[in-house]
Amino acid sequence: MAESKIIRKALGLFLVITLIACSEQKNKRVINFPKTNLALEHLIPKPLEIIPTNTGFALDEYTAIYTSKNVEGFEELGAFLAKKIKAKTDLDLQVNINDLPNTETVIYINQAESNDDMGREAYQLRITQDSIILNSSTAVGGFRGIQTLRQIIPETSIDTLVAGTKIWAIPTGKIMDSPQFEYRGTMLDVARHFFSVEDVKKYIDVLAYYKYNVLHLHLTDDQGWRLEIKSWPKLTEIGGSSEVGGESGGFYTQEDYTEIVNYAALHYITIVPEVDMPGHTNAASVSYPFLNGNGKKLELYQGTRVGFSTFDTRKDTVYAFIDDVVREIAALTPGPYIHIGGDESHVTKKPDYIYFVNKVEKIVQKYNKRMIGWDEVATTGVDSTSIAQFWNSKKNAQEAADKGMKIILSPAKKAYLDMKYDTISKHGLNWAAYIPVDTAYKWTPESYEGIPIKNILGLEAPLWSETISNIEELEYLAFPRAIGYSELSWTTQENRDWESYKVRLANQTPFLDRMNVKYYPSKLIDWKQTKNKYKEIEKD
Ligand code: TNX
Repeated sequence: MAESKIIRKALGLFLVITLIACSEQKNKRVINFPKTNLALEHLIPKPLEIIPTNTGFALDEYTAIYTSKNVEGFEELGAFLAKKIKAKTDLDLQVNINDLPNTETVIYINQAESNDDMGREAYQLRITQDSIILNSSTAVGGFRGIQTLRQIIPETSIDTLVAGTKIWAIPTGKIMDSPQFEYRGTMLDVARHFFSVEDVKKYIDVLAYYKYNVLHLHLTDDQGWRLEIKSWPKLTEIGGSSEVGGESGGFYTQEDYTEIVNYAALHYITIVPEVDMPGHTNAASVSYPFLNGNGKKLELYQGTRVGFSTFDTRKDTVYAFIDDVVREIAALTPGPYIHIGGDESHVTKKPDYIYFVNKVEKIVQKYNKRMIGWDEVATTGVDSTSIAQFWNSKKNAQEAADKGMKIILSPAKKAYLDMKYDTISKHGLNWAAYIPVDTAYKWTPESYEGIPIKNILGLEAPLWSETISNIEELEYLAFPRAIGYSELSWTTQENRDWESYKVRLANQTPFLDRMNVKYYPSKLIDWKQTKNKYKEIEKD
C-alpha cells in the first residue's frame, strides 16, 4: 500500500517535470506581457501569504489541465476548473489528455503531502511563466485553491502577436494559504419563505467561490415544515403548505434534499440541517396535534411573531417522533452536524426546556451526529462536544465557553444577513441593528465579547427570510455582506483591512454580474462599473 503510494507520487512528479519541460520547449511565442503582479486585487478572502514574481502565465487555447490520478476527487477538480475557465474566458481546456500534450502551458492539480501541517483545506499555488502547480494534500484543499485561481484569471484577455490568439495573463508568484477558522458558514431560512432547489444551488455557486464550507438550512419553524419525513407525512402535507404573508409554502422531498446535499458536496460545502424545537414548532404541531405543549388552538401561521409555540416536553411520544425525524435526517445527511434550534422557547418552562434539550441531544448522538443549538442550549446540562451558536446572549456564549463547548459566532448585531443595511433598505429587519457593509466587515471575531479563540469553531451569517420571498431579494440582503464574512472567517486579523477589502470588493462586479447576482450596490463601495443595471436601486 505504502509502496504503491510512493510509486504513484514518483510518477506524478515525473509527469509534472515532463510537462513543464515540454511546455518550456514549446513556448516559442513572443508575448508582450503587461507587467503583472500578485497584488491580487480580486482575491477574497485574502490568502495567508503571497509572494509575487511579476511576470505572467499565458492562459490560452494551448493550456492543458492535468491532475493527480487515482486520488479521490482530484480528477473531478480538473473538470470543475475547466468548466469555470470556460464560463469566464470561453476557452475549452482539455483535462488529463493522454497523448503527449500539444500544449504550451499547463495547470497541474497535484496531491502532495505538505511538510507543515496547515490543515485539510490548505493549498499552495506556484505560478511561473509556463506552469501553474496547485499543491494540496486533500481534494478539498485543491478545491479552495481553484477558487483562488479562478479569481486571479483576469476578466479581459490581451491580443498576442499571432493574429487571432488571445491570452489571459495570470500573475506569477507563490500563494500559501489555509483558513483561520474551520467552520465558515451561512444559514438560509427556508421556513419563513420557501426557496427552491435551483435557488439554493445558485446560492451555493456563489458561496463556494468565496471558500465557504457550510450551508445551514433552517428547515422548520412556526410558519412551515420544509423537509419530507417519510414516517410522518403530514409534516409537509399540512405543515409545508403555508409561509409568511399567506403565500403557498413548499417543501423539499427527500430526493430534492439529497440533490442539494450532493450539489453542496461537489462544492465542498457541508449542509447542516436544522429542526428548530421545542419552540418555533407551530407547523409541526398543526400537522400532528399531540406534539403541542402550549394548550392553545392550532392553526397554520403566516405572521412573523416568535416565541408562542412549544412541543409538549413531557410526553414519550414526542421523543419517539423526534427520534424518527432525526433518524431520517441523519440518514440523508453525510455531514457531522444536526442543528436542533432551541432558541426563543418563551412558553416552555425552564425545567422542561432543560429536560428537552438533554433528551434530544442524546437522540442526535445516537445517530452519530454532533448537536448544534442556538446559544440558549448552553444553559442546560449539554455535553461539551455539542456546539452553541452565539446569536444573542453574551452570557450564554460565555457559559458555553466555560463548559468547554465550541462556539459558532453569529452575533445578530454584526453577522445577521437579514438586518437592513440602513434606514432606506428595501428588505430586512432592524431589531438588532442596521448593518452597513463596513460594519459587517469591521469587527474582530478572534476576540469577540471575550470568548477565548480556542472555543471558536468559526463564523456563520444567518439569513432569516421574514422579509424576502425570492432569490433576488435573498441576494439583495446576502450580497455583498456575505463576501465580507468569508474574509472574516478565512483570513487572519493581521491580514484584514477595510481599505484593501473595499477595493477588492468593488472588483467583484464582473463575477457577480456574470452570475446574475443582484447584490445591493452600497454607496460605501466604489463599484467597478460594468453594466449600468442598478439605476433603479440607486434611485431609492
Ligand atoms: C431571531 S436568531 C430568531 C429568528 C428570527 C430572527 C430575525 C434566532 C435564533 N431566532 O427566529 O427569524 O431573529 O432576525
